[in-house]
Amino acid sequence: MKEKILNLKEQAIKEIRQSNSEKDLNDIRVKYLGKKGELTLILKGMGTLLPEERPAVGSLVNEVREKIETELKLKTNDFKEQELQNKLKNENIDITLPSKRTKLGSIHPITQIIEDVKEIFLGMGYEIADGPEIELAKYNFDKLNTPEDHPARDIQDTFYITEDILLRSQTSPIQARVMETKQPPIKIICPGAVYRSDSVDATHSPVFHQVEGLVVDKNISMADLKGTLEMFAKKCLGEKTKIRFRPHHFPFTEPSAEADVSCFVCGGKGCRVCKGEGWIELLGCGMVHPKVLINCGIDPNEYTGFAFGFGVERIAMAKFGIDDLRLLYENDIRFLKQF
Ligand code: 2NL
Repeated sequence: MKEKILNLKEQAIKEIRQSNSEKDLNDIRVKYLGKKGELTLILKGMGTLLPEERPAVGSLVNEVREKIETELKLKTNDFKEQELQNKLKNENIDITLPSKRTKLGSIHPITQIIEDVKEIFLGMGYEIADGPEIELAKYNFDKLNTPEDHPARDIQDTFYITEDILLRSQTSPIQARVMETKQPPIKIICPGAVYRSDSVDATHSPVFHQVEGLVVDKNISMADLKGTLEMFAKKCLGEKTKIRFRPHHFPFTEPSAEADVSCFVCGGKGCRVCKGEGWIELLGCGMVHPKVLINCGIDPNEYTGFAFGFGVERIAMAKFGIDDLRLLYENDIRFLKQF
């Protein structure tokens, strides 16, 4: 009996060592250790042995069972290790393959105009100033000489958060804040988003962008305003650009004007972009109203200033020949990649 058990052990070990797969190992486990396995049958047949033989045979069977289980485990680990090595060998990465092309975006036309404008004014010694988009009515209107009953202050036109807090409808409040904290000389431009309660159409949007400029110093005159804006128009739209000023009215400037530039598409002959006029409206401007200077803590007897403001979208549309404002906000890459 003892010999038979030892033979089974040798045979099982041999089969395990020669096996080729985890499935083979499972078959071997069933063959020797399963419910009807060879070793199990020996245990079941113990009844036929002499009582004094039983303990020795029993312990030998257990010993052999443990040995077979250890061998099975070792061989299973071998297979697992081999599988891992195969995977590592077959799934290696070919670093010489060309990479997938990442799609590069382009600078949005509105950003392009703002960057161009900043560059031009930085070249003329201006600083760039920033401020909150959620503003106090005090800075957006009161300090800018826009009285309570002015139509721009109507809830139909401006987004109010409370009676005193609103979404800025122009970037001038930035300038009012700068004047309040700093004595002249002041030479700044203020680009940024502004908000007005307009319905969306081809030329209106409740959010758009403005650049305003402000110069305050001793002896600043209308001549400085005209020279500066002429220089800007030429640098922004081409050296051949001509500029003309028409009287206008703004509450925060006196006198006030609107400036037109000769059409940079047809040169003034009249075309689709200038609608046959030969001129395109560029911006609003004027000499800073003395009341505005006083409201912001600057003495109008000592200092004067000029200011101007324009809508970035209007310039972008004219410059790039875009006929519908909404295209600028849809973020359709077929549109955006043209600029
Ligand atoms: C327009 C006209 C303008 C200003 C903005 C300004 C700012 C201060 C004082 C005086 Cl702090 N003026 N800004 C002046 C004239 C015109 O904008 O048509 N904007 C779209």
